[in-house]
Amino acid sequence: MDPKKRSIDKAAQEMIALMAEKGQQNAWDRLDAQGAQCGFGKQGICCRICAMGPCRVTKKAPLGVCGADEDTIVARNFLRAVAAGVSAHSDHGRTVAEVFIAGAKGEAKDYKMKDTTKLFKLAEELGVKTKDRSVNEIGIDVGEIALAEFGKPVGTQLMARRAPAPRQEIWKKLGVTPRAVDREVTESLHRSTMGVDQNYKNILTHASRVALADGWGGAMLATELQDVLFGTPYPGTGEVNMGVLKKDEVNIIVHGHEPILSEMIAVASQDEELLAKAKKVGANGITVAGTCCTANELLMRHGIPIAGNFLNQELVIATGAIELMAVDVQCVMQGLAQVAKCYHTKLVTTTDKAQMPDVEHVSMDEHNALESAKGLVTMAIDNFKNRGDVYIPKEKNAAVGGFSFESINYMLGGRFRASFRPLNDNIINGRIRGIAGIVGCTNPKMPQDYTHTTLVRELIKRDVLVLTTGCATIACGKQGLTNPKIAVELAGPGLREVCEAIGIAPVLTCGSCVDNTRLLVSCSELVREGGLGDDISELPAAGACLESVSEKALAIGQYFVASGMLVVFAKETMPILGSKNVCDYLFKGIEKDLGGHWAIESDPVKAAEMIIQHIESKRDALGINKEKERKLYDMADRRALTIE
Ligand code: BF8
Ligand code: SF4
Repeated sequence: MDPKKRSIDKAAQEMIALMAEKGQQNAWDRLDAQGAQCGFGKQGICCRICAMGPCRVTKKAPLGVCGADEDTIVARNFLRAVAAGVSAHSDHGRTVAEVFIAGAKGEAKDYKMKDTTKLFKLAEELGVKTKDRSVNEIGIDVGEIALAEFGKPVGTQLMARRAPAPRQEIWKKLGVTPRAVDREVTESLHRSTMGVDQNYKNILTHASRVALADGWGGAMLATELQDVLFGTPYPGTGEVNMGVLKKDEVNIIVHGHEPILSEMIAVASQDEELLAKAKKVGANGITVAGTCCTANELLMRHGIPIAGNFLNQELVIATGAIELMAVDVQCVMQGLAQVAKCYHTKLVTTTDKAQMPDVEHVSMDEHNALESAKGLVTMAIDNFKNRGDVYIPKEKNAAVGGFSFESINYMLGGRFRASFRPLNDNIINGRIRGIAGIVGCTNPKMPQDYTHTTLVRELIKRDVLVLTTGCATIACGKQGLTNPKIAVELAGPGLREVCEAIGIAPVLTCGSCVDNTRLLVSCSELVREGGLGDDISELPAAGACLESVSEKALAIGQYFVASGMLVVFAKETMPILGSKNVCDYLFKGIEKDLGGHWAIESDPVKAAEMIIQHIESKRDALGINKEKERKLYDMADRRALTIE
């Protein structure tokens, strides 16, 4: 198979060719080996929920043994996938909350309340008293309230109060305001067991509720607490792609999702003693780089380089330059173990709930986190001498990361009048047509990074400001799209003017997949700032993920839909096509209930067109598309946008 058909990333193409030469397998090869994939599974019409099955819906046998039809089976499978995605993000959030409390109590001494401004804001929001109290006392209370959100017996998610009031009303009326995360996930599994919920619409309504428990609950708490612990991101430059690895240094890859470990490895890699030890074994230093969402977390906060996204994880090891890859949870391919065996790379699992056969497990001790991290860095240094041939592709690009809600607010309005007003004004006057969230994974069924970057190019060309997260943001980074110098040239005239005046790229790197909640908060703020309607569903905005892999992506898609947005996925990744009724509801009917809906489109150019039409129809409805004389920026406008 031609590497160019597998990825548009030149570094990936080189490594795919190199692995093929050496007879080593990666995800693309395993996809080929799978042959034609199961048509029932693709359409969501295979049920293996009980032992009377597995049942498949066919023309000849349209009902499962229990009598379930395709609508029930597809809706149940969809609900289970969304619930699994929610549980992944939310379990991450819960771990952060536990470490947060341990840090505030002084039981995990290496974790401190770093961003106290954000802590105080959160405290106020959660009703925690701050007067005459120490930072740690406040931290304990905030952490305990956050932890309770996962399993509290009564009440609804506190973060859901951040949504505009009309949105909260819509949820209340439909009965989908999310309760405790655990409860919504448990109820999802209960409803979808054999012989329980058999009304596809009722099942799909619960899919909205469980997804909202993620977006406005577990994942949002993960982001908020991580910002307090590790610092709220502000824009800074980093580098993206395999060219960030250094031939003459000890290279460590942190891979996975929770910054609990990777933050400490980053600190340990700066330790004087360990740097001296690295020198002793003949290395000129220690490079830490990330893959997947852990990479985004580190780039956002510290400018630590990114080696690649989901499909790069195996390729990175094949450079022969990686002394150690430390993984925690989520999106860690089991195939890594095989690739690592071909090289000197030590692959180490660090989370007790995520282990791999034949892979060394070093349990991360949060109470002694820096020591645990130093142990891993030492392991990497000791492994430097075992290196064989090394081939590191040159490819890398500068990327600006760090667009949190707070930093966007600051960039737009300045320190003394931080505000979304300039963004609202520029959407209203039409320089910016609208906003798109381009998020999610890289799937070997599509050429890696192609759909994300093509979609992004089309959108910015037509004056749509793009916010990116997850593997999509890494895809954009690799192609230079998050580098203002390159990307501004590709933007339409209106968007370009605004970007140049503010000093941002037209594509903003907003972080990892849990950080999609930053997009929800930003949408709420656009509404609150005024002039763009009363609810998120009125905004000229949409989301897309055309290379989706994980159940987490379905959870994210569903919470954006349930928050009032259009969400576009590729046909190949939407396992609902076996039920016309489920499709009709998720693609159309749900809009009446929740204001948002799903759409499918695999071609990124057509998806861009779909998003732009949606944005323009929202602008028409808001009445902001009336012909106005186009006004170029004058000095007064520019001054108004300059950061003080
Ligand atoms: O949580 S984008 S492949 S790495 S699931 Fe995974 Fe998808 Fe990448 Fe991050 Ni998100
Ligand atoms: Fe078959 Fe019904 Fe059992 Fe599913 S729940 S496996 S459709 S009998």
